[in-house]
Amino acid sequence: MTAPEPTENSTAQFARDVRSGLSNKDQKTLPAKYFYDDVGSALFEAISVLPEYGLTRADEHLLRVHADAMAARIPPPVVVSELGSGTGKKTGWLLKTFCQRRPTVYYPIEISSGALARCEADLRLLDSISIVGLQRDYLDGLREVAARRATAEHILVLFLGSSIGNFDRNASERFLRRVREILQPGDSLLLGTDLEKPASQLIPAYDDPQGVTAAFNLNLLARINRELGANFELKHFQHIARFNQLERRIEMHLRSTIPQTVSIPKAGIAVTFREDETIWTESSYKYNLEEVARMATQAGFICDAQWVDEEWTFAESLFIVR
Ligand code: AVJ
Repeated sequence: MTAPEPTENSTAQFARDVRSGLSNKDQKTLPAKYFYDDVGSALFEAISVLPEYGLTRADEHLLRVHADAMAARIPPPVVVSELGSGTGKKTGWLLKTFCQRRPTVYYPIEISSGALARCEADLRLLDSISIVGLQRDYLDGLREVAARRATAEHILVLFLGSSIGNFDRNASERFLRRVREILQPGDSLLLGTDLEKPASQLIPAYDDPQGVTAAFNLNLLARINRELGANFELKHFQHIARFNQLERRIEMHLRSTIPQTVSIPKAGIAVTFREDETIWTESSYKYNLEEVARMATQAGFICDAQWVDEEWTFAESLFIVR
């Protein structure tokens, strides 16, 4: 299935975000959420199978190996809702366990209709599942799930793959608190977080020798060319991945290799770059187990259990609403 054309509304929002991020006087930025058009999503899927990038494999491995143990901590009846539509492969392990217990409703919440459709296609073959995709942003979608629940049902929210790592630490805590406010006692959240590891392991994961991550990063400029009529010359920008020790995050940037001016007609701007000036396109925060448990408490949950992959240190944490 092909994704629909971007709507007028979403293009206007994209134009506004590009204009504001690239008009920044000191550090130019672009929001990481715009990586995931059709090309970007395909490139991310390729990243997720690179030998250097263990994150997605660790996430899936934990869900596969511990699905029963996770489900055992959550008494039925449960409706499962995922922030982001995930892939059938990863979420399937968990859903299968719930569906073996009793018929289960699964609500993937996702802004991209293409991703929603793929998720539904992936998971359709599971027995006793009903999939209700919600094309909303996360919190609106979750409110809808809460409104639809039957009295006895508990909600299990999935936020996997260290997607939370794109938020800075304050924003992630605020986000978790908002999720908590929509939930009720007995509801739960399964949160995937990438853990701290040596820079020597992180850097190749975000700057792989085959250049897949570089292509993923540069696609953001290609997308601005396609959707906003801009004239970025991709050969004059270079992918950079740095580990910021102090903030404990990977930063991805696009470095202008020459002085240049780029016009972006549909954003109504022309942007001048100095040689070596960068656009900061993504942060990927790394955590330790204790701080994840602390985030749970601060957001009004109890951290009930954590599972860790030792090969690529990554954690699934089960938060339960107090
Ligand atoms: C999907 C946000 C978890 O931060 O590792 C992969 C995205 N960026 N390679 C991550 C990403 C560069 C990924 N997340």
